[in-house]
Amino acid sequence: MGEFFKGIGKIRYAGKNSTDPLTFKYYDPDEVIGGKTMREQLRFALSWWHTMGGDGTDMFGVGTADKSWGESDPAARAKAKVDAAFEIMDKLSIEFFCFHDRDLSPEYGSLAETNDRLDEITDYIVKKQAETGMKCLWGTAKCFDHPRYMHGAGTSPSADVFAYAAAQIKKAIEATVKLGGSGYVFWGGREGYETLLNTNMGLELDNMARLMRMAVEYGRSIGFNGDFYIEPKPKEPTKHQYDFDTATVLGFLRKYGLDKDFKMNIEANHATLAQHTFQHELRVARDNGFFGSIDANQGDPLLGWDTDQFPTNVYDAALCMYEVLKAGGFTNGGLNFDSKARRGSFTPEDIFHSYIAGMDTFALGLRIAQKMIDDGRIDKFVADRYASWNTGIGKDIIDGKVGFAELEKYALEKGEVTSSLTSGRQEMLESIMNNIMFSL
Ligand code: XLS
Ligand code: NI
Ligand code: NI
Repeated sequence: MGEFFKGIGKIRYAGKNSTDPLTFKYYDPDEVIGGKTMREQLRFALSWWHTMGGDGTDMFGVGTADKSWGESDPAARAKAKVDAAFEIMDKLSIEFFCFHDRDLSPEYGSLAETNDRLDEITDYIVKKQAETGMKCLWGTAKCFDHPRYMHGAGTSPSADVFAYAAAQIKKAIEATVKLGGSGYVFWGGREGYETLLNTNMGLELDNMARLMRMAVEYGRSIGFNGDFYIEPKPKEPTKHQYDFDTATVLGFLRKYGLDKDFKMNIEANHATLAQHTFQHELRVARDNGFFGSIDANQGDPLLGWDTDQFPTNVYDAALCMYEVLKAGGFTNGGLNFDSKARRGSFTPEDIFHSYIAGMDTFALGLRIAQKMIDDGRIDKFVADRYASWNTGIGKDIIDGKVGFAELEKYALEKGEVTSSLTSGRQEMLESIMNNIMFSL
């Protein structure tokens, strides 16, 4: 096994004054922030699909980056991908990876052969994991690219397709358990619809829940004790995806009694497609006890699709890490770079520049988020703004001591209440945020 990235050594932390592009300026893996090392707080993961397989192909042109890893035979390439992935992770100090079954090993003639070949690759990964200590953050099944899934997998009108998807997911969960993964993701690739004229939405959602229930039962039966995640996305590839956003998914999980086993995998670009901020999605998950993992990337405000860019927006990363810290940090989850270099960034070094950009952005985000908490001005402002709920009538409402009759009496006695309001001070808070960010 040769070296794929000759001339690129281990990327080291060189501090913010370094001008060497192949160094970390802000990510210092062993530095302690908020009681844990940055490595433990951030739990970075490589995405097997974008990094090892994505060659820049788009609907207007073929790939620009060579991701053949020197092999034309699919089985040899799958193995070479493992070597290259472990080299990238080692050189970037990334401890985790995430995969779809078909990113690791492609489909062959039959499901049985496909499964056998996947076993060979996962055997090889297990060996490499034992040598290096690299871990699997989560696995998933690619139940959206093959033509059989044109109308969905769990939500297909065909019961045969549902059965095929179940078989594929069973195997993907087994692979995840074998690789020691602490999560299993459902991203509803084609679980949605194009037109209600041909769709039985009620049955499709019931079936999706049936598939997830079976996944949980099977996963638990073979010793998977990590988290199942749903990754919300409002559209693309289907016009309307069922897992629209976190709030929609919460309603689904609760309706079908799946809320004990599932958490959210929040992707930044999916949040913006749903016309939410990244922080909004994280806050909804956190407030409901469903915060799990993150697909770190960013969209382009001028484009309306999932561009999956490497995240470089420090402001968003800071507000994200603020939510993560407030949620108590990651447990089974982490920051998976569901991100790809732009089509024009086609050289092998661009993989390293991209990850360094993303990792440094989240390292800055973590540093700023911890400063926001230590500084305390923003948290104090919010606490003070809601102080009327700590005593008097506010506390009585929360304690369930009063109802409409008592509140009417209170309001009649009190008279006009406009004077109880104070300014929201949005601009002052935004200015405080800038002050915290730029006084690092
Ligand atoms: C696509 C999704 C996908 C999931 C894994 O938009 O982000 O990459 O993360 O299936
Ligand atoms: Ni994703
Ligand atoms: Ni996505």
